[in-house]
Amino acid sequence: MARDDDASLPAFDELPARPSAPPRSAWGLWGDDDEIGTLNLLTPTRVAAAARLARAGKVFPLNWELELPHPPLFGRDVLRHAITRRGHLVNDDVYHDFNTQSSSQWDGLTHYGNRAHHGFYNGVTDEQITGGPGTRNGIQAWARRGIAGRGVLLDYRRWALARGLAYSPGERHEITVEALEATARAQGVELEVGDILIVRSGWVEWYLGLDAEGRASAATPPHAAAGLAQGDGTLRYLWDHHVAAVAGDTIAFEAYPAHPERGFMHETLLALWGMPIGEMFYLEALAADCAADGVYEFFLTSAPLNKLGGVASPPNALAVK
Ligand code: UVW
Repeated sequence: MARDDDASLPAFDELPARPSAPPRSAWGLWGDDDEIGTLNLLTPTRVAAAARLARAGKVFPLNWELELPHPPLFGRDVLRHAITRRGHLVNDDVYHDFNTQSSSQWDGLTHYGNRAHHGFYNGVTDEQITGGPGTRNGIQAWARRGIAGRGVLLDYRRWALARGLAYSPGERHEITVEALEATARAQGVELEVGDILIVRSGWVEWYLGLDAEGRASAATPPHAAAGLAQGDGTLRYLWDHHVAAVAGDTIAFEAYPAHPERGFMHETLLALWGMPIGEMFYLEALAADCAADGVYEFFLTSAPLNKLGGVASPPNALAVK
């Protein structure tokens, strides 16, 4: 169900959308069987308006190399690629051990459930995630719809460095709502309903500066990285702006590890709201261009893998200015 009717969207403090649903959840807002969550905000009107942001014909692919980071974090598989010689001047190729979250990724709606409320988005249970026919909340639901809308980059890293705020993106560092708002003001951009919010923390740039030993160390637990501060302030900011999806260049979008008392926001964004979380997006070329021309909004498209029951996917995202 696509609605262009912003007035009907509950505010954060009015959640849950359905009285019998878990607190703060949007379960039922777009129908009890909905599997695309906040992507419902990408209405035809918004997509058409976003497409008009492609003015200069500049295209920025946001997938990082599939081989990076190497080694992958969180013990994920190293992709092995084999070219199969099928005959004279004819090849196929096969990807082995392809963990969709080893490199740039959308976290799909079966990646994290909400452990306090015992469910995935819209109350889907572990048992309903079969990966076969009838499987619920798989990445195919996003793939068959497609993701397109207005992307907005908040280049927190540039904003912070310009103000002498030194931090290592490879250590836990909280990006606060106040800092996001100040970054947006400094960039002269405002969030609109249905935006795809992209935050640059500097993690990919930091990672690319590491030698092999540093990369091995980054992949060795305990992991740590910059990201959005956990807590009600951030949740309210994201929900009340009614963003359709969030993404960034860091390993978990939110600061990692999660704050011990304020919890892990994946369990709210994915499981209670159905909001895609993008991680390890390659933002360097886009960010440099935005800094050069002062334009931080663009048309963003993404075509996740059309895999029945898939948990996650490379974003296959393009930002077009
Ligand atoms: C974490 O859960 C920390 O990250 P990801 O979303 O990649 O699994």
